[in-house]
Amino acid sequence: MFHLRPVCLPQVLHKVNSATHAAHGSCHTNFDLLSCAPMQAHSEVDRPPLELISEQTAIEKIELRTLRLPLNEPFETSFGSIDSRLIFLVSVQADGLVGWGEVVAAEEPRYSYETVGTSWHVIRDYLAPAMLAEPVTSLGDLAVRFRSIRGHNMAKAGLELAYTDLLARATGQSLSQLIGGTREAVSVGVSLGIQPTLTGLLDRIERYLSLGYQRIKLKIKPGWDIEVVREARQRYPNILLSVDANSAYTLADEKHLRRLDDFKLLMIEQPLDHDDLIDHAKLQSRFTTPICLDESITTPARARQAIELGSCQIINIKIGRVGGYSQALAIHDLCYARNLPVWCGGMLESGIGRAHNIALASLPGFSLPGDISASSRYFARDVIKPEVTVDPDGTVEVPKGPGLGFEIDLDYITDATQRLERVLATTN
Ligand code: OSB
Ligand code: MG
Repeated sequence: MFHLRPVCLPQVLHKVNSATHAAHGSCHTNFDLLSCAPMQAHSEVDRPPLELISEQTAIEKIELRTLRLPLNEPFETSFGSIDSRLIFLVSVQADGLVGWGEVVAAEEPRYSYETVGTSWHVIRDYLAPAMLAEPVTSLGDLAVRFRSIRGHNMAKAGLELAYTDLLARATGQSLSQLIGGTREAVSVGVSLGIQPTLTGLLDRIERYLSLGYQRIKLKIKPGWDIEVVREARQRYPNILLSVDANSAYTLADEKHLRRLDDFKLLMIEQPLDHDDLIDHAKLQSRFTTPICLDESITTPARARQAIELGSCQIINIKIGRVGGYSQALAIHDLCYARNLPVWCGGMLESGIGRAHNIALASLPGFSLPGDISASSRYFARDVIKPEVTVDPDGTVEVPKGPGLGFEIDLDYITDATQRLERVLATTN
């Protein structure tokens, strides 16, 4: 049975520098956007996320499944190219309700050491049994149970997302409401992979700008960086432009990277090693462009250390990379209190992971456009109805319906499922 406590919404409403006004050609430069943030630190977000309680949620069944969704076009980063996504969905069932989550791990251990294979193993053999062992009393309870399993954040996040969706549905709230979101629409950008030709890239920039996307992020690597950014900036002097290196450089490239300082980039994401904080701090101290960390921020403690060391000025929060809502909320609150802008990263998710990202991005500290693009930017057909769409002002509406706020296209999911496994609670 679900026994519910009233939910407190945050009383601190951050006046957002929502970037909405800074889309093409407006008076804002990229640097202005960052300095728009109020100078004094925010008071803490008045939200008790881990107290959002269903006193006894006895999960009866957990289902793991994978399905392959072809990408509309290949996506190339400094660590390789893919042309489809093996989507890993998890659902949890209790009292006739089902909550859905997504494990964002890729097939190969390149962005992260986790893969679909490792996360399947860790969920089936460790996390699901821990979740089923006794009724779950809160997100915090789940996080504590998962803490004894080291790492494997994407696996943990998949189950946390599913549980949070279940909780939201059970309490008749949207996910955004449940976690203390304050926005009705979130600002979005697009992440453009490395292209075979510069013309191909410029065409895509034009296309996404004309669709309203508020920020263009270019994937870079040695050999596809300075000249590409120069061309893009020359053609679009006022857009919010950023780059993401996915760890393709080292401190030895400092002089080379500093050439990027000429282009008024909103940020450079993860230039150095995937788990580094120290060298990023060194680079940031000699570099005007704000560094944003993605791969390096795996826990709230790492976020605090990065801020204290000066390793970055911006953090990309991905629910999967940090291990679920419990951790993502903690990082959000920490950055919000210290006035460090955050934005919601993406992992080429299906609509289920994307719906969770939309809810996360509705929190007050998410003051920069996220990598949350329309379903059609990735796939011919998504697993939710309606699909995610981007409005002409470059925002995605935050749904108000219960849970994810989108209908799960179960027929399509069932047809496309390649592998399915159920883990049941043992009834004594
Ligand atoms: O580094 O942000 C990244 C996709 C897969 C793995 C890592 C990253 C990305 C993206 C795509 O940049 C963001 C999206 O989902 O659109
Ligand atoms: Mg990144």
